[in-house]
Amino acid sequence: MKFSETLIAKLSQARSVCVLTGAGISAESGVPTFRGEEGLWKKFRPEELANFDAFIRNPDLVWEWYAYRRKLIQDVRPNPGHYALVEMEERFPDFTLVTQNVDNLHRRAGSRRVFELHGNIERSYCIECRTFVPELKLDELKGTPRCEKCGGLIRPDVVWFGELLPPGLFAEAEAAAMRCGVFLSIGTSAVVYPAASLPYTALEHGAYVVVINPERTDLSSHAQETVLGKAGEILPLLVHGLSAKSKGDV
Ligand code: BJW
Ligand code: ZN
Repeated sequence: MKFSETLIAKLSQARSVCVLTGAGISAESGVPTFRGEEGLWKKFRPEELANFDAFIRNPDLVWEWYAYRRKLIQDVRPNPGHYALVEMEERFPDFTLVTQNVDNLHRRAGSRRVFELHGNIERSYCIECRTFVPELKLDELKGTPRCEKCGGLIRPDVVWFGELLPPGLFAEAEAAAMRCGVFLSIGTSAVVYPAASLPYTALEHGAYVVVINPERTDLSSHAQETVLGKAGEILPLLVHGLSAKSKGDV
């Protein structure tokens, strides 16, 4: 077993569970992470492309990057880590899945209540009149798409550096972190704020905080437990351990 008896015990007693996911949970589906050796942004530095000024300076380049990622995401599937979280949602009466990912893989796996803090790459909107373009056709995309209503530039509906998170969403995520008994930080380097503050909020409110990641992160020295390993391997084991425990307890 890769995790402690304490974790299984805490989880089986918990009524309220909050999960924060990052790019690492989609890594086993074939979606590159942002940072680190295999990071997507070895070629593209986040600060250079994921901000509004970069978009205005060179919208074609930014769209090239997002079109490439959208295509990649359409061609991959959720992995056992995503599916294990669907099972957890069914198990706990109060379960909140907060994700920094824009890839839609949690929803495609079947998770119903997902707080997408950084938006969703499949949606787009006009920067002038704010009209949403829910299904922008990628095949037709040559250069930067323009708004059919006003001619303004269309941008991906994601949160770039220096931008506010969707109104109300972070407050809900924070409330979930405050009331949970167990908080799982999965597949995130936990360096981008305000999402990275959520596990600390949970800690301050007495939650049992667990990092699931092949590497230790900055959060590991504060969390109660770090489970070293891939989300797609650890999470199904965790759900299995929980089921075994509840059967044994009957
Ligand atoms: C596995 C695995 C496997 C691999 N299984 N695990 C100084 C201090 C504090 C804050 C700031 C500061 N200066 C500026 C800020 C604010 C800034 C910020 O936090 N910057 C820091 C980088 C310093 N934040 C913002 O600007 C946010 N807005 C904001 O604060 O608003 C208020 C404000 C308004 C006006 C002015 C100033 C402030 C917005 C942040 C938006 C982030 N957006 C992005 C892009 C989204 C769109 C897109 O996808 O293109 O979100 S950046 C990028 O990083 C993306 C991710 O969601 C986010 C987090 O990355 P994540 O998911 O953690 O990925 P990685 O790659 O870092 O980590 C992957 C992990 O997985 C690793 O640990 C691996 O080991 C692990 N792993 N395989 C499990 N199989
Ligand atoms: Zn418009």
